[in-house]
Amino acid sequence: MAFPKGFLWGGATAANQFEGGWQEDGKGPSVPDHVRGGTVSTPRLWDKEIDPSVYYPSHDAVDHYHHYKEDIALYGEMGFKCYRLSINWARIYPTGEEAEPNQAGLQFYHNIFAECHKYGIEPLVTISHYELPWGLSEKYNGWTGRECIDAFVKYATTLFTEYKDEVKYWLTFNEINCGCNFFGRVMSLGMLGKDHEPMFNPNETEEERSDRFTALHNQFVASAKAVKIGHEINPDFMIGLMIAGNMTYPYTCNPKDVRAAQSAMQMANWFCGDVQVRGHYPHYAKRYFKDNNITVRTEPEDFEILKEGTVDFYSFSYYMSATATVDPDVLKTNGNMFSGVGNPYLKSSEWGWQIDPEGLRTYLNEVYGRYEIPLMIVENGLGANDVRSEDGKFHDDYRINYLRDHIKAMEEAIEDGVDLMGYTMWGCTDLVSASTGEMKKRYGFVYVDRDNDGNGDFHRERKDSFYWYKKVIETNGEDLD
Ligand code: BGP
Repeated sequence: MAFPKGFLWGGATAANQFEGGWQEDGKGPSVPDHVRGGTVSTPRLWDKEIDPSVYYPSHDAVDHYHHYKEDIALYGEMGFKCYRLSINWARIYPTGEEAEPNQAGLQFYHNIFAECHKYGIEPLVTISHYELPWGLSEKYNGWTGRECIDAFVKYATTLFTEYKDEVKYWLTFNEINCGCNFFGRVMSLGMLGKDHEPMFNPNETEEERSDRFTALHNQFVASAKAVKIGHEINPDFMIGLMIAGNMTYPYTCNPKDVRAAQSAMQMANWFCGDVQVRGHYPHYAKRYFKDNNITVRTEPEDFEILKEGTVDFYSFSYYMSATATVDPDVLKTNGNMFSGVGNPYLKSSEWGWQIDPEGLRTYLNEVYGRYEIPLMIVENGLGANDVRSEDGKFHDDYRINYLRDHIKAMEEAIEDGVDLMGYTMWGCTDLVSASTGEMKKRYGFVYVDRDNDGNGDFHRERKDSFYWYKKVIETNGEDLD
């Protein structure tokens, strides 16, 4: 039996992609509420003023706000041991700076946790999943402002205190390493450029780049402070980091390609983990900052804080891998936020993400060898355009195949000696895509009736993968057929 007893099987969602109810019960607007829908080829734009004639996917999302009982009951039916969700910061502090939290917002998550516990499901909470109250973004240019550190610490302290007997597992920031690249500016760091600009805008000035790394530094400090306070509030808390797992191979065995891959792994993947697990900036960061004219604005006390607030476990998302080369002629491929070079040995999803289960085993071994702390895969899955079959059902065997191959890779890694705590598949109920804003890019075991333009009645249906995953959990990963 590869999977240990108590392995945390489950699924994952994020508030702004799932809940809707964007103005309900005192919630304030957050950054994603200002971002329009897009497609794989049409970038998502953000608007300073919400335009009532425009469709913003987060406003209703898939209406989990009014379907949470039904959704969690379906997770209970599949036998989930764990459900990863994020708390919507602007439900708790509508502008980020109120003196007191919004009671109705706090109550909503009490209700969610009560439903989870009813089915024996352990909640895993992401404190900030691509989400900042709009008020903080506008006032301070997002995380560029150190004010966000205090706002986050206050918010996290409220959650730790309020839910200290309901939640044990926490993550501070989702895919914090997305801040290492321009595409993380709006989404991860809440930094806004010009009105109506694309959310992923590669045209960054040197000054903006320094701001971006300063913003990321502020998140490091905020996370470390929260970890320390969390442990004081409840020493049993397990508080982790969350990285977009970015496996990059050398395109060829040319030593220059090997170095290109190493360098890509360092800044795009390892950097944030090194800071949050080890408590200090890694050696290669200094050279990277120098070569790229980056000045990170810090305070002397920050470095002590980073040392004191290291995380208890390492969690990550894993969807794909990329390669790196110095050959300018080799084409670029689409990536999960991190673009890289195409790998001729791999096939891609409909959205151009290269499918690589073997890479998951490699990545698990690499990370575990580097840090030797427990690991958890908190996102993995296949975004696909599910089409209803003639018999009226969703036969998503392609999704089952994808998940089976990745679970086999996990099994191998556990046999290799990796300490893996759990697996929460991404988007267990269909939800809005983060990168494209589409509904068409579906991940779920559960189908939701909603399309890219906002049509649909939100009813839920079980896909074939629903029954398959139920069996996987029942047999603790033994039966993957
Ligand atoms: C991760 C994000 C999630 C999620 C997932 C799938 O990067 O943490 O929020 O959306 O990727 O990405 P997408 O929705 O763009 O297909």
